[in-house]
Amino acid sequence: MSSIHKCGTVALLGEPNAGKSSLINALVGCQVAITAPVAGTTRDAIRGILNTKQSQIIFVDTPGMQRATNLLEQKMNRMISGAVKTADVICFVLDVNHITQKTLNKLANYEDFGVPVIVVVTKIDNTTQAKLFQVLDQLKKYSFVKEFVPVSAYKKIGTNTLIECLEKYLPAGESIYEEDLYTDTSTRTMAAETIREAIINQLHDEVPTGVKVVITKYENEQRTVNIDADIICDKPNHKKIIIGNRGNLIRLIGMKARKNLEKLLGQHVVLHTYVLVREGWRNQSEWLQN
Ligand SMILES: Nc1nc2c(ncn2[C@@H]2O[C@H](COP(=O)(O)OP(=O)(O)OP(=O)(O)O)[C@@H](O)[C@H]2O)c(=O)[nH]1
Ligand SMILES: [Mg+2]
Repeated sequence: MSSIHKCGTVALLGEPNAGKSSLINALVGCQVAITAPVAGTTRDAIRGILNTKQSQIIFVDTPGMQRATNLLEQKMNRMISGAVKTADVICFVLDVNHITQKTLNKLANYEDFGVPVIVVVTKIDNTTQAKLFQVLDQLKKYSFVKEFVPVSAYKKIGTNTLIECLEKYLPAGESIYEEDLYTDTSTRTMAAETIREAIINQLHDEVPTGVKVVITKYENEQRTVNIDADIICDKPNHKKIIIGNRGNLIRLIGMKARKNLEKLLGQHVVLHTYVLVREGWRNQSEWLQN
């Protein structure tokens, strides 16, 4: 490794549910992005910053690539385009068990993009060696790809190799962010995301994709943070589902969210949640602003 300091931006792209957010968390070493077993979890471009001895790598997690069916998804696609435009390196993330021709066509779009493309084959803890070799063999024909790196975000296999590999392609430069900063997302936004994560992980099907969380109060009081959050849902029956029988589910969501918020903030948290219905908010521009 050369002694020249490197600094640059790496966009993590891929299909919904490919494992991009889990990967950024594993690379940065702490949770900057929420993760869930359903597609469409990430809605914004989220930066995670890693400082090594010889570099500062600014990873940008993006929403999964999909055809937009509403204004929210159009905004998500704009997030992807924005991240790609400013990237020094593109990291295309593939789930080793879900590689389709459609996905590979999306990868092929970056052939003449003008920045180095690295393919990360993730979730290798969840496959056989034979399957991984077969996948790597299948990928060989994409010769514009600079490197293929197998990883497991869960087991942190291959993550150091990936970091070293990315450093080769980053431009020389001084760090942009302070060394102790691991993300530029505000704690208020991270709190909203933590609550949304608790909702997604308790509810599957279509309910979570229509949920938005808005922090309406965030007050620091010595060792306690008082947080009020509105949980906006898309349909009246979704509100009923989120609240659950006699409020069982919203209580459970609140408990899980509070525990994770306390971990995130390192403080005692008092959390109040309110569930509201705003039908069709995903197609109303005023609801799509941060
Ligand atoms: N076994 C295994 N599962 C993983 C790994 N990385 C992610 N997953 C799982 O894959 C699912 C999707 O992970 P995410 O990191 O949320 O995927 P994403 O690409 O950010 O998804 P979107 O934000 O919806 O585009 C979750 O259930 C994760 O727990 C891994 O290394 N191994
Ligand atoms: Mg994600």
